[in-house]
Amino acid sequence: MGVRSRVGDALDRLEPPPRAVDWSLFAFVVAEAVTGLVSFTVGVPEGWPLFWLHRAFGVGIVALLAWKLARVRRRLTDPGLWQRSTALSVLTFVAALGALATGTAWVFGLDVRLSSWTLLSVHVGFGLVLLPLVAAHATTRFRLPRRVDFERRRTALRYTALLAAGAATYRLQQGVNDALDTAGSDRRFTGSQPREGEGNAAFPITSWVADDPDPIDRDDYRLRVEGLVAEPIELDADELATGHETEALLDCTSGWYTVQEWGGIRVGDLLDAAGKLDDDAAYVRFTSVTGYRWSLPIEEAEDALLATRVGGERLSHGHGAPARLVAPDRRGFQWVKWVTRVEVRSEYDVGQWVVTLVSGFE
Ligand SMILES: Nc1nc2c(c(=O)[nH]1)N[C@H]1C(S)=C(S)[C@@H](COP(=O)(O)O)O[C@H]1N2
Ligand SMILES: [Mo]
Repeated sequence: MGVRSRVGDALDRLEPPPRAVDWSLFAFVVAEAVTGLVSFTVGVPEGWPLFWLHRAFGVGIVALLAWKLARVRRRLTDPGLWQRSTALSVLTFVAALGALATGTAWVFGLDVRLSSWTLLSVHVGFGLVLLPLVAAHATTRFRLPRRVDFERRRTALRYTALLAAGAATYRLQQGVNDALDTAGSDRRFTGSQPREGEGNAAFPITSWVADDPDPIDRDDYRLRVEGLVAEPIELDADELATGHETEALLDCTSGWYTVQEWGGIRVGDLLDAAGKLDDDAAYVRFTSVTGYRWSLPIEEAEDALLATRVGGERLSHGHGAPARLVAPDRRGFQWVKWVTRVEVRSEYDVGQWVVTLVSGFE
């Protein structure tokens, strides 16, 4: 028996009943959205399984989509069979194809950029469009899943095999990257690719759409340290340049990372200057002149840095001058730029999740 037919046989054996394929597609897309979005908050290597799951589900979707297309092909190619919902189906298919194609190309290290958009950002865009489309598509052809479609043992086996095949495919793909030495071979567990060099020019300036303040006049700049501290203080830019240095890796969710030597003041020293902390102190919130903000648990915050320098140079405006947060092990979006306020608080700040997305809009 040829290799082709053997792979074909294996796929046939894995193929779930039609209704199960439909529901699985829906479930896999939801799983992709969840693993994808949550992965954006992961900056430590222990989080690697999440990234593998995302890849395995992705390969799983390729298989499910192939089964589904084989089944519904005629409904799409025969105009006599078109219905009103066909347009939605096609749109959903195109979005799925877009997400899969950009995801795959990204994994292979392809690095096309539309201004500050990397291929990964386009992938996220397709994913966010796909989610409501799949939901709408599912409701137009809504059929409740039946018991027989998900007969337990077979189902568990099938899906385990499907995900394992997905992970294996990704592993194989890494081998291809290494062999061909593509840009995909040189990446972190997050999938991010390196930006080499030192200082401001070595890595991109990444801000959300509207978060684009005017340059801050260094002489007028003041940093306020307040909240649950004994003596709130204000410091100017020179007072922040204590000469403290630390090497830290900035990993942006648009798919790049850079290792830089950052200089400035340890947040722990900053807090010491503001006197004794209240007993309720639990978080430190860093707020930008634009309103963008993020909080860190107090112990983590003490070891973080408010940086005024990078790679031996004074921080440029685009990178957050006069001072930006350097939060090792956190993803880039948490490294607040243009920090003007440091606040010790007792509570976790849920609002930061929304504010970071909309800050800068009037
Ligand atoms: N105030 C503010 N801080 C911000 C951002 C922003 O849009 N506004 N973008 C974040 C994101 S998504 C990343 S990856 C890093 C990028 O830092 P850089 O522009 O110095 O490369 O800054 C973070 N800090
Ligand atoms: Mo980012």
